[in-house]
Amino acid sequence: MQNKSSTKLAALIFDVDGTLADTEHDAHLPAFNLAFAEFGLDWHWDDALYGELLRVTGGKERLRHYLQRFHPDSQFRDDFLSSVHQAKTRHYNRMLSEGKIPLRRGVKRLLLEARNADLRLAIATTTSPENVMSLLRYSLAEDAPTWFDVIAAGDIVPAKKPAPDIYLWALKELGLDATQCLAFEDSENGLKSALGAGLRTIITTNGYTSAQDFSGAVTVLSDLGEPTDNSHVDMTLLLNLF
Ligand code: XBP
Ligand code: MG
Repeated sequence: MQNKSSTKLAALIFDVDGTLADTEHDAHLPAFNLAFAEFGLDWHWDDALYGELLRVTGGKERLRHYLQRFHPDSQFRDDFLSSVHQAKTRHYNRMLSEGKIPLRRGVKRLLLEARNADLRLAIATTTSPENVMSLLRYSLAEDAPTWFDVIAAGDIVPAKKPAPDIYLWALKELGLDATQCLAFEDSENGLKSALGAGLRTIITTNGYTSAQDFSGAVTVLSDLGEPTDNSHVDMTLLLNLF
């Protein structure tokens, strides 16, 4: 761990996909494939391809990038891609509502500890507000959306991660300086975004991101851990960073 500062920690800002839960692998990817089948498209994204496509943040942007790269002669218009993406969002939200997408190890515990310590919570994500609400409600707690003072999501800013805009928007809404906050991310694009906003950032990697470059992160972990593990991230550790 590095980067001790003299300012008191006031808020934790969490990325969503890949950080709170393995939603990319467990839900976004299968939802994309279900949407393709629904529209009679013979596209199928496997895990390896999806890992590459994740370099492009945002589902609509990812879809457009896939077409340009793999079907450059296709004549699909933006409104068609929009319909496919809406179908994907529908499948995604249904999967979450079935309660089958668990949070990553240590996430719920750390959120509860942060609330007990009167830290403020926020979200900064590329995915849509609708998708965030589903994950919070169905995988965390029915009232979990109210745990977060700010939910910065989706198209609220024009430039998605790795641009810093979504974190800057969240900080403005929180009314806090970056030096008072800590970000949690899982990807290089997410880290760039948080660092660009001046935030210290803890990384928990996943299968898609473990080989990425996390230079500049406070620390890089496999997950937040639980007290029964060899090590885990808790409030004492976080407060000691500040
Ligand atoms: C990750 C993303 C998201 C999801 C898809 O966002 O790039 O776009 O893959 O969501 P983050 P949408 O890790 O910043 O949460 O299809 O709703 O865009
Ligand atoms: Mg992420």
